[in-house]
Amino acid sequence: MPKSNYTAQQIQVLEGLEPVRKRPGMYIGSTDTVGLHHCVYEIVDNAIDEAMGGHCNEITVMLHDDGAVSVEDNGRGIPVDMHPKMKKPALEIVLTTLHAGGKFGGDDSGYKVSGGLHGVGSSVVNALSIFLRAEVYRDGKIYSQEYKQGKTMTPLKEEGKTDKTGTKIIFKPDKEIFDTLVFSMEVILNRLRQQAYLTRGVTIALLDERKERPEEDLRFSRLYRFHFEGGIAVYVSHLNRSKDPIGSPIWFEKDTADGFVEVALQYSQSFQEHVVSFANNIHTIEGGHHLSGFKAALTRTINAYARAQGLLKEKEENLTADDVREGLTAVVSVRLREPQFEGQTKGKLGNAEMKSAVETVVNEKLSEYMEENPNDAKQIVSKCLLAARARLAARAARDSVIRKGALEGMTLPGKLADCSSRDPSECEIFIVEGDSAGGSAKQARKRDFQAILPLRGKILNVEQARLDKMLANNEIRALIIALGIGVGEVKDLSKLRYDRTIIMTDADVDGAHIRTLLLTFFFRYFPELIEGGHLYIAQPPLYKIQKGKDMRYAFSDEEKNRILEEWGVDEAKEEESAEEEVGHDDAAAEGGEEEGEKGAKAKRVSRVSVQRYKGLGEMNAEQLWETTMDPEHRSMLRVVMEDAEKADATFTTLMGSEVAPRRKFIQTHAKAVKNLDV
Ligand code: TTJ
Repeated sequence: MPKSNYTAQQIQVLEGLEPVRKRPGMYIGSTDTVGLHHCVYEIVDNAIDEAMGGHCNEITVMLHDDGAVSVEDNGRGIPVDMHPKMKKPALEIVLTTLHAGGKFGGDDSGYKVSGGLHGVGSSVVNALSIFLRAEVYRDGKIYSQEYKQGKTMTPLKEEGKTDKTGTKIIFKPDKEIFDTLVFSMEVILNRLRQQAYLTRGVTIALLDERKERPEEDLRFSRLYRFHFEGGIAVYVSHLNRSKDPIGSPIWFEKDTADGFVEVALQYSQSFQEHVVSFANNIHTIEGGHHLSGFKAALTRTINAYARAQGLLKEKEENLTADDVREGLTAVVSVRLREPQFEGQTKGKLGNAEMKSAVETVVNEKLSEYMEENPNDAKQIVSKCLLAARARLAARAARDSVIRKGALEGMTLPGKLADCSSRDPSECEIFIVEGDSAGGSAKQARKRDFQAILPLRGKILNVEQARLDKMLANNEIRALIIALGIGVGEVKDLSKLRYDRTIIMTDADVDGAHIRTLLLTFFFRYFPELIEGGHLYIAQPPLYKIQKGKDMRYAFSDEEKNRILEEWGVDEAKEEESAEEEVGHDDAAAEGGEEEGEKGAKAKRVSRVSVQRYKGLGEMNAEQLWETTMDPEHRSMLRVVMEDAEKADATFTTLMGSEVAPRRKFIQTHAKAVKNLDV
């Protein structure tokens, strides 16, 4: 028990902002680009709170040319009246006191966006800004106050009249604090779009006024306005945009004693499940009780309806939770007064009462919907029955495979060149395309800890195939057996035979295609391997550059150009296998002009040669080892699930059964993909 009489709250209120500047990571997670963007979210969240309370419907975010960001809403305006005890305007207390929330006047019983890294308070953003200006439009007047690094620089000023109401915060993140000050349109847009879906009817605009924009931002326009009258129902349509949906999105909401529940769902002909959940507008990545309630109600309601309509025969088993989620896209959003966020990433809703709250609402509203829309309801049930039948067929197929011992790891595939170590923590497996590259890799590897599995030809289209069909494919079965963990319901991660699975494909279009197929395969069937950081992509060099005895590898065009520049190259010779004209864009072209004709080039004695590797097979074993496979020198990309949602959309677009969106994707990315033959 604390000895003093202070309550925790009083202590917090008394605290200044120095600790925030001393240990910024404690308050915003990190000082990298993620932390920088958190500052924007933090300020926007305040405006969203005002919108959720029904007090504002317009929020404008601006990226200014000087590196500042402003966020303006048309709400009631933060109060500016004097706090009797602290003798400061309420506005100033909000912005200069740690953890002082928006509880002013006590009339605000709305659900605040808070928890996790959010809701740390706009004062934290103030502390981490070299400059912050607040403008409040209230009672027909404009008020303003300015701060620097969290310290008040000017008294509250009255700056004239206005007939609007609202709050505007302009802040410029402090370069002393952040590793980077570059805002990303993509990151901010994704966040604002998501918040707009979750806060039906509010308009959220983003205006980019920077003169110099980062390269990645040039593909975006300067102005976006998000306004979704349909809220999360439109969100569900958006998530299903490249799928083949069944009926229109089903949407319902209800205010309960435990909180507000809103759900939207829609089935599609796809086999994947995509359910996202939110609590107080915060994405609960790990789910929680609200999600459990949703799943329980979905299974119960669909089974009850299927039984009542005779779609499920008496002797047939109930549909399982997995059956009713195949091809389902749903958004579950709840708002509650005191959200508890748990779990490793604070992404799991811990309020147990939300299970029954969501369950009750979904039971009631979904059965109502199914009664009133029998056509849609029957299509949904058929889809679930299909999933159940496929599950039973897959189980039968799997049982027979297992009976034959194929998946037990007893019979490793013949083409696997396994490593000798039996300690998985030091073992790695290279998945290589084609037998010839497989041959080089087998020669190059260190056999004690490196295994090679060559896959022949194109593995099948993983999006369309079901598990039983996948298991019939030799290449896939070899891969699954080699990994050792089984698949589907019998997966056992503790049996993983290699700590690292490394996809090693050629640096050409075919290689890229096979890589996408493999990534899709792992994403669909072994997400645990990606989440656990076990999946990598090898990075073979693109060029070998040689000058006399000096030899360098380049892993990108920029690196190649840098090396050529470093070596003061004014001409270079093409190697037999090189497709690209070396020095095309720089010094060699000048040399060509001097000679007067192109043909003279090959005759010249070359000083520097550049070889472009099109395939792994063009490297000898030693080169492959030292550039790509040697743990001491190689670099690899670790595959992350970071944006599973985007990956899902990309995979579905590239691999799915719908032709139109796929073509569109390839056309709009034509530069990068060239003639991808899908
Ligand atoms: C608090 O209760 C009385 C009426 O005003 C409520 C309030 O604080 N509203 C409010 C805060 N609206 N907008 C904000 C806000 C907006 C931005 C962009 C930034 C911050 C820190 C607060």
